[in-house]
Amino acid sequence: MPEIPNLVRSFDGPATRHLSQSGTVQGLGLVPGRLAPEGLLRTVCGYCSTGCGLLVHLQDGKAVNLSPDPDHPVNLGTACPKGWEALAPLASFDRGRSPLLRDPASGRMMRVSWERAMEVFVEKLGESLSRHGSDGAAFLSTGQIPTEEMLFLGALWKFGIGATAADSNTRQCMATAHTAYKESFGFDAPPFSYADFEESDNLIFVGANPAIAHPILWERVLKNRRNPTIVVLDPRRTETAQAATRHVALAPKSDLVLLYGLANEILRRGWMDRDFVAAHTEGFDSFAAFLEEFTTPRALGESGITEEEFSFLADLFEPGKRVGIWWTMGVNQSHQAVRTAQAIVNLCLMTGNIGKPGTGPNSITGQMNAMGSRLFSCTSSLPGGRNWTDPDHRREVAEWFGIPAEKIPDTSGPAYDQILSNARWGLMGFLWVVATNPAHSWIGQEDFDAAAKKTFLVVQDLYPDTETAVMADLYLPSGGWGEKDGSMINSERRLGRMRRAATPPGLALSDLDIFRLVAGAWGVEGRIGSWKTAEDLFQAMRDLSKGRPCDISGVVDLAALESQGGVQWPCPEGAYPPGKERRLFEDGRFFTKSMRAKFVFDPVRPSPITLDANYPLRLLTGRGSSSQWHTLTRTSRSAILRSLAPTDPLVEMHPADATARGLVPGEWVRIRSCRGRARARVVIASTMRQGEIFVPMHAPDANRLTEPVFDPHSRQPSYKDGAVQVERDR
Ligand SMILES: Nc1nc2c(c(=O)[nH]1)N[C@H]1C(S)=C(S)[C@@H](COP(=O)(O)OP(=O)(O)OC[C@H]3O[C@@H](n4cnc5c(=O)[nH]c(N)nc54)[C@H](O)[C@@H]3O)O[C@H]1N2
Ligand SMILES: Nc1nc2c(c(=O)[nH]1)N[C@H]1C(S)=C(S)[C@@H](COP(=O)(O)OP(=O)(O)OC[C@H]3O[C@@H](n4cnc5c(=O)[nH]c(N)nc54)[C@H](O)[C@@H]3O)O[C@H]1N2
Ligand code: SF4
Ligand SMILES: [Mo]
Repeated sequence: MPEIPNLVRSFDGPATRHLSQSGTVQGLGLVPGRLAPEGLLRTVCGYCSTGCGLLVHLQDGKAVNLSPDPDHPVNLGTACPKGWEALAPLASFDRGRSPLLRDPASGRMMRVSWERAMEVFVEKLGESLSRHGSDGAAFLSTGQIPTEEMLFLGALWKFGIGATAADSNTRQCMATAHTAYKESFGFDAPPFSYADFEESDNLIFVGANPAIAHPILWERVLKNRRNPTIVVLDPRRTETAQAATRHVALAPKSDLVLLYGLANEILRRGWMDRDFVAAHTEGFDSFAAFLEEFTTPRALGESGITEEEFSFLADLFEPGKRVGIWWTMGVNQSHQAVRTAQAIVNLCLMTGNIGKPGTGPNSITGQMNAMGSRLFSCTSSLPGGRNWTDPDHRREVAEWFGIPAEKIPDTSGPAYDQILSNARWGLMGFLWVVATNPAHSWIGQEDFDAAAKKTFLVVQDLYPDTETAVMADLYLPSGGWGEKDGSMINSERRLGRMRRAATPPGLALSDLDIFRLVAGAWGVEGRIGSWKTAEDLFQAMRDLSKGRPCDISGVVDLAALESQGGVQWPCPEGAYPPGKERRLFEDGRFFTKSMRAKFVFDPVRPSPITLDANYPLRLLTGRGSSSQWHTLTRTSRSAILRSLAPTDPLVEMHPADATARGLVPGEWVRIRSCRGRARARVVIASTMRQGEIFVPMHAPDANRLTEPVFDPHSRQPSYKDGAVQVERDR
């Protein structure tokens, strides 16, 4: 794909320009943004949740270069390859420049005006809702747009239009951490500050590969001056495991039994913090009784680790040591994911490793703004992290929006997999996909394809050629990171400001402007109909967060975020001096009614996916390299990032498994599961355990192999599990 070397785009074309080009929709009066003509524009990276500060260099009103922000408290002048190359995906020649509508006669996508696009959108949406009821249309959105846009989309859909089905790719990513924290702490509240990486004596990473997936966070770990012990629990000897003090290669999906076994051992050693448990938690006695069956031999037998490794792990919790346990997708994506995350929470609670420097049960977020989605997108929660099931919460939100409380449903509605199965069974006729690419990333890929084919599919994306966009009936071209204003919330709960440095190409509009068009076309009035700018939405977020654990009313406007290098929530008015970092629960008070944290646990269940003679290998999937992002729509548009990543899809396997199949390095193989097939080139890797293979998720057919298994509480897909065979590709 040819490359445009630098982003050269004029600043003199505010959003209204597009409208005059389309010639028809000026009446909606989109508001032009103001852009600085010269100098450095301070913004936050739009890929991972580390939230690095970046400076866009402007010359003659054009974004000509980018460098990491030396003054940003998160990254202090560093960035990973994706951050350095953040402008390249915007400059790509093949951006979507016009709405496209599928012509029923030829089946081809034809350019249409925004007015025509909105006419069709509203007609098809209306038809589907009147035919199937309020669940008859759904949106699937993202953790990769500013929070302001998330709030607009969710409020428009649920309170303006009255549709009830909506979810986001954060279901694939953070639903487990969200549910686990909510049940244990009473609110979805990752307790840490990045400073905690530098304050621990012992850091344990469970199912997390930050050296690849959060490279600048990993840099923070390396800044720890306490000579910490760093342990990685992962079936694979990952880049992080290789750099750590110790790698413990446990069997896939054995985390829960191992963590319960460790809790039991800590209890046996008398190492728990009885005062903390008595003062600030509930449910410990039944947890302690439950742990009895998790003997050391059982933990060893099921996790496959040695007695020495087990006692090394237990030693880490010696009283007086500051222990931080960090987890990511190796935990969140499993058939018993929520309970596994809570087993980590329980270990920290029982040893008092919470609310103090260097401690905490700490979930690292995935996408740059998955936290914004969790708190404000009206999917899993009502705005401000409120609960759909709570009548007081519904009333508060209804009052703010000026709508009757009965208009707010008392459930979050169907989850992602339920939406797709509704579509498949003909119970839904309209699907709007915003800033996600499920035709590649959804588990058991064919399920998405089958569902999408049964609906009128609208895809809103930077590019018209993603695996999902090529299936669309209507394509809406959007601006991306760098072309929009707003804020995002990183892993340590820090709100950062994203700034517009360029204008979307052709007729493309920011997602916010597209939502405004939809609101106008549907005839939504009141608060939602009056929203015009990111600042309007930010003020709504401030109001809606007041008095909630995620209170941000102390941040007066978007500009205030920028001047401080971002602000962590909570930030109620007058509560914290600017720039002060903070961890939660320093006072031992949690967000439950009793203000105590809960021990939550369940019996261990085996994975529903079993190996057999046809499918004898266990499939693991995940991130392949620091220069590849998910389905590659953005990162493949940078020549530099392409040159840093493998060109072909890969499969990593243990030397003995390769030898048994007569495979040589680099050879093409076929991977089969009971669901489908994929092709890849063999990497023979002693970093793998025998009997397991690893397929980076970036390969377009990785999810042809995965099976639709979900955690029952979070309904997050179990992407890191599967039964497969590998054969020479004949
Ligand atoms: N370069 C890059 N960075 C990214 C992303 C990207 O696409 N590219 N995506 C971002 C997003 S959205 C996310 S969610 C994060 C993901 O960040 P991570 O979760 O760190 O990355 P993964 O590779 O998905 O999974 C982590 C590890 O889980 C291990 N694992 C698999 N099964 C098990 C198990 O049963 N137990 C344990 N303990 N470990 C297991 C895998 O071997 C893998 O090494 O990365 C973010 N950062
Ligand atoms: N097998 C396997 N599958 C996985 C995973 C795994 O570990 N293994 N991980 C899962 C996880 S954790 C995640 S988060 C998902 C990610 O899965 P996806 O969300 O499907 O992946 P992305 O490639 O990030 O897709 C984002 C899309 O939004 C577009 N886009 C980017 N910015 C904007 C914007 O501002 N506006 C609009 N309208 N569009 C924009 C991009 O071009 C791209 O098409 O994948 C999941 N799938
Ligand atoms: S570590 Fe994450 S936030 Fe920082 S530059 Fe890389 S992708 Fe962006
Ligand atoms: Mo994710």
